[in-house]
Amino acid sequence: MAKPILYSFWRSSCSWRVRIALHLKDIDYELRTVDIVKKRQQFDEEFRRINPMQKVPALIIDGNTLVESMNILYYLEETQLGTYPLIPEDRLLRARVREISEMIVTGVQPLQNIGLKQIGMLSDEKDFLKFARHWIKKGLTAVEAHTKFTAGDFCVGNDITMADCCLLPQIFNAKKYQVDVSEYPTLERICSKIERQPAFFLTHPETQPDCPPRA
Ligand SMILES: N[C@@H](CCC(=O)N[C@@H](CS)C(=O)NCC(=O)O)C(=O)O
Repeated sequence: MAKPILYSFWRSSCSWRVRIALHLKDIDYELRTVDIVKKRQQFDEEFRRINPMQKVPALIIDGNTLVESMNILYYLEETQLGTYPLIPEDRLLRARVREISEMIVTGVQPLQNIGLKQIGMLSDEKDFLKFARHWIKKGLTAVEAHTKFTAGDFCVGNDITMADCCLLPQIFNAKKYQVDVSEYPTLERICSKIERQPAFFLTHPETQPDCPPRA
């Protein structure tokens, strides 16, 4: 079986979700970096053929190209369940995992990354930051309220799940946008545990080969 190929950008939270899941499921892969900021390689014809949405991540696995990070996580879950389950068996807990994941992947990430600059709106950096921070704070406030009831060591109970694969990358983004994450004590506590797990720290954006050296 050929090694899966992951198209990723170091600080893309969606790419990081997939790197974490691949690590948790012990799947070795080849990394191909796509510079979505300076070189704008997501718009190259070659990459458009891989992902018509012109976004990372994309994963070539089992001879097929998969896009959309959550779709990739579900595929890995359905085909590699035995290695490390990302979703618990209990039906209500499964719903909780999906719920928290959704809050982040549809309620926060797309809004903070929305291409308003690309279409000439909110071109002022200050206005854009205000917009992004508003949605990050609103989303994290909801995730904080929810995890107060669902969390053990991690977002749902005491096992790492798909929700944790979404949470840490989102908190990384929140810090990039200078959101004070101490306003979310449950999330901070969970993240301090997640960060110590190899699948998370070994796939951290700053460990990636395309991460620029620190000034
Ligand atoms: N729903 C997609 C979102 C992917 C996404 O927004 N990727 C960002 C990086 S996190 C990207 O490639 N942005 C480049 C662009 O929008 O031009 C997923 O979960 O994979």
